[in-house]
Amino acid sequence: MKQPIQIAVLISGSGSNLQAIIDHQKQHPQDYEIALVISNKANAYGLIRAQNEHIPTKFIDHTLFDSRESFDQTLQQTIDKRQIDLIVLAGFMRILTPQFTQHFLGKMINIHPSLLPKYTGLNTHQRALEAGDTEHGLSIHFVTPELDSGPVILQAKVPITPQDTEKSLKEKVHQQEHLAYPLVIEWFAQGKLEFKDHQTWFEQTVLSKPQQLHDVISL
Ligand code: NHR
Ligand code: GAR
Repeated sequence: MKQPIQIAVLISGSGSNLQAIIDHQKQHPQDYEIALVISNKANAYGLIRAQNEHIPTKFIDHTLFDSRESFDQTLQQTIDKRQIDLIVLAGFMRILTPQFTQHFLGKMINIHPSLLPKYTGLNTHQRALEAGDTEHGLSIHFVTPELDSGPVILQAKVPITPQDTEKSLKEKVHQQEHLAYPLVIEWFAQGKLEFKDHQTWFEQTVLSKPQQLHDVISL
């Protein structure tokens, strides 16, 4: 029997994606275990979510470091003390150095609230609305040194209606995120997902385009 993989989840805020990952883990304990939750913000509500589930937490205050490099070194040491198979960025708001991303290349994923390559960076919902887009969504990708530009694994789309506000759009995307992220973690845990030659491989085949959430689950 295969052992569950060990994951570390990095957060900066509310941690609703972390909660979805925790809830899914309880249904699939044979696939993965959440070994550690790290936040760079002391008041991140996700820390409380983790503590409620007796998951070990660490708060690493980035403002106490004099460079991104030294913060990332401490982050790396904290993770390397444990046997971590996958790092999951779930609303983690610090750009990571090339050294850090190289160290965990192929073992770190991020969820980004846009249909990449559209809208890398911040304020994605507002930018999609201002552009008059008719659809928006999320992308889950392997993390590489270049921000929000690693190979995409899965996307989920949501329609934008004329009534949508930044808040309503964000909520729609969140709902899809909570379905999508646990699924991708499960794929990785089951050995279905690999990062090779700067591409995403799914079941031994290069993904020429991202998986679409609605093709892989029936809602
Ligand atoms: N690091 C690398 N190297 N590559 C990626 O793809 C990364 C990454 C770090 C975080 C998440 C990302 C997102 O999904 C992510 C992907 C923070 C910022 C940012 O500008 C941008 C993108 C993402 C996360 N952060 C500011 C900074 O100076 C701080 C902003 C704040 O604290 O509110 O680091 O969008
Ligand atoms: C999520 O919507 C995620 O896509 C986004 O932050 C939110 C975190 O929510 N990520 C980024 O914007 C990364 N720059 P959560 O804390 O409730 O999971």
